[in-house]
Amino acid sequence: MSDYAKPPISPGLISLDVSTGSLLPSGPTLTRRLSDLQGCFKNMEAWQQEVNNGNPIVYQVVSSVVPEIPRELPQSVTTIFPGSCDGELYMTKGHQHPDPQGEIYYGLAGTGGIIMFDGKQTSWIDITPGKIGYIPPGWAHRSINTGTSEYKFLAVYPGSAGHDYQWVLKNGMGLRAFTKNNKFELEEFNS
Ligand code: S6P
Ligand code: ZN
Repeated sequence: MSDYAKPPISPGLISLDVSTGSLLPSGPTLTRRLSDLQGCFKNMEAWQQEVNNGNPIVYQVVSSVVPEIPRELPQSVTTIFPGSCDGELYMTKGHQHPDPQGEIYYGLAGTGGIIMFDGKQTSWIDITPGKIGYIPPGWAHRSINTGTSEYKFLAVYPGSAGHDYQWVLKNGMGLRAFTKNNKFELEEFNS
């Protein structure tokens, strides 16, 4: 398995293959199956059924060799596969940065978006290839594939940011994204 580079890191070039979502050189790859998204989907019975019935891969995250440590600037490419669970579109787990730092997402392929939530206000941003979504400090963020092909984006974030997944399980995300009768719909998180 590929691993992170050890500091001090030399200046370097990273090749991004948009068609595969791969990086060269690359660090670790994370694969999240439906079972890893416990507590994320509204219909928990449907989620459990689909976990028991094949437990599909929902998304993969390929990291660059730049490690998640203070003062470094890591990058990763996330690929969310198309799909839904009782109409709720495939998504990432979503997290807050325990060290409240901003982040950018750059659309590479497919169609998707970001739900953001600061505990009070919610926001939705459409992401398509060539668009940059800005996540300000203090806003939890979750990505959604709104289309029928793989949705890919590049994330660039401060190495000290970290990932707090419990915050989202406790506070929700303000909004949920569905496909209903082939139409995209956003709903209140607890509706
Ligand atoms: C890291 C950045 C992304 C996500 C990735 C998976 O700060 O926001 O690389 O980690 O899209 O999402 P999640 O919510 O499972 O970490
Ligand atoms: Zn993040």
